[in-house]
Amino acid sequence: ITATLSGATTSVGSPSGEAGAVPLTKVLPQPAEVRTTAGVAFDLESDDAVHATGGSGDAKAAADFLAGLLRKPTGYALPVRSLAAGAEPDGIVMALGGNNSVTQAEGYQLDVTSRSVTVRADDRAGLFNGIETLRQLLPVKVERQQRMPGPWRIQGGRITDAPRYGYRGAMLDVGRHFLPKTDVEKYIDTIARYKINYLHLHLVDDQGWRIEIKEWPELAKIGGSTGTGGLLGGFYTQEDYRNIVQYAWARGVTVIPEIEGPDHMHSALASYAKLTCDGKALEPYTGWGKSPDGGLCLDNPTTYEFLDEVIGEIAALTPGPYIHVGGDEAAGRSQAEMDGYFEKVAKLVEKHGKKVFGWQEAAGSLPAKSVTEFWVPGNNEDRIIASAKAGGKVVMAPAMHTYLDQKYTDSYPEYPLGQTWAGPTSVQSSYDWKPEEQIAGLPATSIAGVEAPLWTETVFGINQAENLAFPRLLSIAEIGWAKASSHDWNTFKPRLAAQGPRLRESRVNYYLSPEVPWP
Ligand code: TNX
Repeated sequence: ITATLSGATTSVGSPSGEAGAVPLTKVLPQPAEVRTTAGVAFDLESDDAVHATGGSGDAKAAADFLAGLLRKPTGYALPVRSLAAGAEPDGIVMALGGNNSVTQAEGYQLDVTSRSVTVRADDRAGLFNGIETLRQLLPVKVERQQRMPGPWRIQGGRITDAPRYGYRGAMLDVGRHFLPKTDVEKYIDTIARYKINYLHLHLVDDQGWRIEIKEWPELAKIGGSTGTGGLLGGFYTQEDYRNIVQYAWARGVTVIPEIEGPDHMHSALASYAKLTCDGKALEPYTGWGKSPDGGLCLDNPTTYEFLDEVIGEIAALTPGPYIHVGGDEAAGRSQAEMDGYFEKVAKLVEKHGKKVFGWQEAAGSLPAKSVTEFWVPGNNEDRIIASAKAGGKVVMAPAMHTYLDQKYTDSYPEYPLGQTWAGPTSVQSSYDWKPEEQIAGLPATSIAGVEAPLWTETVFGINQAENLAFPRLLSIAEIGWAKASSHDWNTFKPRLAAQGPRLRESRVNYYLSPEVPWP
């Protein structure tokens, strides 16, 4: 980090200089390169516009998104205009493609002078990432949903940034307890701010089936009717799901739907008698642990018709590249059963035009180029390594650091929510781990990124979900994005603390952990 006076591109400067502006170093996740132009700041004013240039509509979409964020708190009109190539920028500019030094996927360059704020990127994701950085450089009051007085000052300088990993995920388990669409959207709002780019939706589990399937209507009707402990059932209509996918996409987040199997499928077996081995439907399951009866009947041909049609409908509703096919906790299944099941399921996923994602237990049973998700040490690691060497990728979600359903501390009542089997997981513990040190012998180049799952057996509603997820999900976002060389709890802590007031303004019910020096 260098403060460069010589970098000042103009002597005009903001009349009151940079006083009160957020330092460029206060961004989370930490950008790759930050250069501050001392004495220079940009003040957003009522007659400014947001300009879009380049690309086929994506620059305009990014400009619309940014203007939409800024209009309420500033009260400014902020019209979106297209900027002719080569025109002198004035105000805010979203520039896609060409003439920039950012070539890495999802990267961006942010330039702030006294006259303009310019986000340059080579892809749509880069523009959205630049916007989320810019948002954190504006005063906290930018998160208010009502008009606030200016100034809207941004520190002068340049940020050049790109992610360490292409996969930065958050998982929501809506199977154990249902979360309504608007709550999922609120969760998306928050994760997108920290450059999380995948939302893995765990749509199905023993206790609940949460997505309407037109060919199999009883899945939602019966399977969706209940939840863990008998509470919080519900399901998304296909229209709801489409809205969620669209809402996420508009914020730079890709949805990955998960259809579990061969276990954790009690809700399907309770919905259709023809899916079970003996032709009798199960009673719905509302227990807390894994259902002992939730395994699909692998010798029943109906099982594969069912999967074909379910995966077909989900694939048609999902523009993202992946379908997650589960595979976790299949204890008691032989390797031959796992191989046979996943060979068939993978063919179905591919037939419907998608790529396969699965939990680590499915590694080796899935096609070589699949993505597998690591969550527990010592399980199937040889096969994870072998498939990685054959071109597979691994997402790191080690339970003891990334499982957001684990308590922050086991001293009750200091922290009443959550489970303890993989924790407790303090904020520091959510940050203090390295993706490349999880599986000995795994080539670092096969790590696609990181994910923080939120399982919901113990979670009732968005307020509890947010309390468990935040601030720990910000640790995972930082690990997924920032350079490994910048990893340092002591410099991370104050940047994390600075997000507290922003989360509060956005009505996010984060946990006021005593480990973090909140302002
Ligand atoms: C293990 S992690 C599970 C989930 C539970 C979670 C509770 C994984 C792939 N399976 O089914 O919800 O523990 O913490």
